[in-house]
Amino acid sequence: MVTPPDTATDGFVAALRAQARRYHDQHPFSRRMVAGELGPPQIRGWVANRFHYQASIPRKDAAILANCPDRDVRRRWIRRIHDHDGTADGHGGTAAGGTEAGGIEAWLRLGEAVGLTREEVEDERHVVPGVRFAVDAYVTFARTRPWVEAVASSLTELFAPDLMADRLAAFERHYTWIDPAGLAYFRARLTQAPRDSEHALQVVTEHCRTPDQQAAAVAALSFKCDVLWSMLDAIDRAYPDE
Ligand code: AHQ
Repeated sequence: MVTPPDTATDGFVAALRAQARRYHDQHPFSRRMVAGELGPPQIRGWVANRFHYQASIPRKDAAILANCPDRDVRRRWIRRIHDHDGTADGHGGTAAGGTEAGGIEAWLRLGEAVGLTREEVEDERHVVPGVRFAVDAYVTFARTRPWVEAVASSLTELFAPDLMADRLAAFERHYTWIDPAGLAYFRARLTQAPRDSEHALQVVTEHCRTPDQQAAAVAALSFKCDVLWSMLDAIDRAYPDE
């Protein structure tokens, strides 16, 4: 028997995907980055500030695990922590950068590739208040909202692969002063983001069945778009064109 179209779910997924128009690939800072118009100080400022986001992702995901009662969801969600933190024994996880060192380590290597020291990235001396507040709002959202809403907020990753590809091409073409080895992080996201968003979309469509639940999931994704947008607002203001 042919499964009848689930129009409610199709409309729900369409509403989630419509948030793409608010994704930070549309932000002026992101557009100037992809166009090759940013100078080294702006690239370095962006890498140093985004470290706070990258370093916060595992704690965001751990908050979702802590709130999630579903073992099957947790078994897959925990991979995100290994992707970012790496694995202590250096085995298992397909951590960013193709190594078990994890995405946070890969981001520190990106920092070195753009001319920052590991120390000044890790101690977050360059992180501006607007970035800190936006990232911390995301972690607090994951800690305090129903776990399915926190899962829905990660669905910005539906829109990430195209941006990662554009960014990689831009870095390789326009920012040749950056050691290409430092771009391993973005290459890893090309496969991790679609894998993650496919799981998150499956979870959200299975658990959000009522109009109120679906509206809350769309609102969570809209909130996350604001988190990413606010980060670039703060970075753009802190590192203006020279
Ligand atoms: O590097 C990124 C990353 O590890 C994650 C985790 C995920 C989440 O759980 O919210 N979102 C995300 C994103 C990463 N990179 C951003 C970028 O533009 O480099 C994109 C961002 C996202 O789309 O949410």
